[in-house]
Amino acid sequence: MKIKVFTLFPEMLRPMLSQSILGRAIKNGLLEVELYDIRAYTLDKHRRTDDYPFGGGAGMVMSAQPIVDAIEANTRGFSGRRVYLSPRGRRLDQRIVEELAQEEGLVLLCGHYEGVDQRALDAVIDEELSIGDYVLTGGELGALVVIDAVARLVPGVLGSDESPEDESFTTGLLEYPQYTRPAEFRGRAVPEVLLNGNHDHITAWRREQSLRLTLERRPELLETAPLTDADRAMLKRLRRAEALDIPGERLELRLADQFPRQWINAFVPEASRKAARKQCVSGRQHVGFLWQAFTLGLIDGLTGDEAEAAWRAQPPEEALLFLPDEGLLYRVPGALELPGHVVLTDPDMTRTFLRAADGRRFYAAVYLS
Ligand code: 4GS
Repeated sequence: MKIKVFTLFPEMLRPMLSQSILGRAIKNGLLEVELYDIRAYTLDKHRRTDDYPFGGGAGMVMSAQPIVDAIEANTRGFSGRRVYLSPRGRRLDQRIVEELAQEEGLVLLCGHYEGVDQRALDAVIDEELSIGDYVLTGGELGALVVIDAVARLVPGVLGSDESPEDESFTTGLLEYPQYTRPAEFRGRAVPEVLLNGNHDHITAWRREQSLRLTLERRPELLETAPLTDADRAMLKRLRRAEALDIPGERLELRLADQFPRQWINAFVPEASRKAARKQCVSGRQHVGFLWQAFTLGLIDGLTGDEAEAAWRAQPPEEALLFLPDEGLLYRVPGALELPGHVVLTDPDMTRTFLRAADGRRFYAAVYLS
């Protein structure tokens, strides 16, 4: 990929192009970036490259002559889209970046001041692109953004361990959270699913996190993201959780990861104890990914009915309500009549566990119908 940049300030770009991944790509010849100083082409005797706007108004306008001459003199026989960076352009996104990466080369024109004489754009520019709805002092940062985003799609620019595949927008979804060592930082653990080496679980957990984040922050992306049936089922559950409209404060899910394992207890009715114990062991697989922090156990000597009766007789002031399927955590009044009824457990583990916030160690298994 060969990129020619036309600018009044080539020195603004050089540092970015000499470092890190871009620096390496250029050194290895995978990427060629040539910087052209527009001022070198002005025919003005004072070497001016801008002038007052016809019709009046604030600021200066870049003159057509140096731009057109600079681009014409250096792009003969060069095939590649010619782009002017401007807030007026089509807004850059990953789809456009992928398009640009298919080109043999690119010409990037950086404006400065109030803009560029329209006749220069008409003469030598194919397309205007904007890197976002805000105003910069010059197009150089825009050009660097284009170069950077395009370069990482050029084969070989990213090392084999820096795959472009998984990132936000390549999948059409926001990126899942990442962790590295140490496994615990300031009392906060890395989600256990990432530590135990089961790659199917890890893939599924990451997908779920991507869906959750996208639904929360950029729901409009879900309309165009390629989704599987499993994704749609997951989204349905996530949306259902929102619709439950639990009274109480929604806590950050990260808190769920902090629950010490020994907090976790559950009660189940006598009849389903055996089933529950079995499910709990395998529960990690299907219910999953949220079981990382929730190992289900039984309270010695209490039947489910007794534990439920105890809860009802003396509800704590506050409780944490965790919806494992939906992956949501709430602080709710302990006496809350929960949606659905307290039936403790059900065969396919669509349950919620309630912990007394006063430290009494039991959880109610609640079936949300
Ligand atoms: C952008 C932008 C930009 C506009 C350049 C005012 C100086 C400035 N370029 N995406 N004149 N946003 N350019 O703000 O590409």
